Amino acid sequence: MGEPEKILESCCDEMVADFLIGLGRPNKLLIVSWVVAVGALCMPVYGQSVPQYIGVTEGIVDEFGELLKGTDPAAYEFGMPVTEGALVQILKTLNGSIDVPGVNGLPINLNNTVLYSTRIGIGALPDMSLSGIFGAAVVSRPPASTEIFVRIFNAPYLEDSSFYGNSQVYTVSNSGDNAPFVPLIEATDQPLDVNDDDSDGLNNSWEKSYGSNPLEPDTDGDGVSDGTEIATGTDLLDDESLLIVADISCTPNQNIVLLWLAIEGTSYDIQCGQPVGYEGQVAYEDVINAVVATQTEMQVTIPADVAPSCGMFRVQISSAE
Ligand SMILES: [Ca+2]
Ligand SMILES: [Ca+2]
Ligand SMILES: [Ca+2]
Ligand SMILES: [Ca+2]
Repeated sequence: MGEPEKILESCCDEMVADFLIGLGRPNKLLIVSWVVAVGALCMPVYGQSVPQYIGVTEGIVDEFGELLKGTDPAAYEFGMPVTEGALVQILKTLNGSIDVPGVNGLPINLNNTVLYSTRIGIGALPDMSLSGIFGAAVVSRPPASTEIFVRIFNAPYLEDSSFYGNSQVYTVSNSGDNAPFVPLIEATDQPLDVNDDDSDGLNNSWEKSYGSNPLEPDTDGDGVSDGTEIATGTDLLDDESLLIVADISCTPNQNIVLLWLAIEGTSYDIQCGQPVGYEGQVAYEDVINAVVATQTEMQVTIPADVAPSCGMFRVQISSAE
């Protein structure tokens, strides 16, 4: 468990990656001519077909838009502590289709099987290990016509992963062809677990990514649900971070004026609260619905006849339809 199969032990790996990285954009003619040269160097060792070269040239980002972390190849070379990069799988598909993996990240049927695993950063230059790329030379080349694709996760191990991304399907050509497979994956933005077990508006994958409790709607107990905190841009793990009314005042004719910091385009409900029970609980009900913010500082006036005796007000994001 955990440790992926190591497949990148040959001399070719780094050379392939160096080349792909240096290229910036794939240039098929250049790649082919270069791979022919490297293939010739490596072929005699195994006495079989040339490896299948696989490498991305553009950095892949995670669900937050941050470049995936990579294993630094220099750490292996110099005996330094190795921080593993995000998991990369090379899978075979029997019928050309890419199926959604299970919640645990494993393929759920025999249509897709994992052939090899590696990590972001491996096959990259040491100083590019954090650039969200990888390069691989699969020495045990799959037979011609095998259809393969690449799946990348947002963490080094399946049990820590919450999001993944798939490449396009690539058909392995005959063994004399050195064409590389350049997977196209912009981001690991597909959730592994789309269920929202606590119905707080955040699916279980996002809860894992944010470190919140998937079975507790309000992880930090500040009275605002995890989903609402994300929608309002507050910290769902900090009970002192929540959307609050920034200012409240009364006009001479007893109207109430509320001012709050808003996100433009977001819809807010204004609520009035009355104490209930014995533990400081407050029951809120809407007094004005669906105020769409047109600027970052919003203000509404609540007429005196709408909330004549309320002492508590709050503003919250309108619930989804
Ligand atoms: Ca949830
Ligand atoms: Ca939750
Ligand atoms: Ca909360
Ligand atoms: Ca909070």
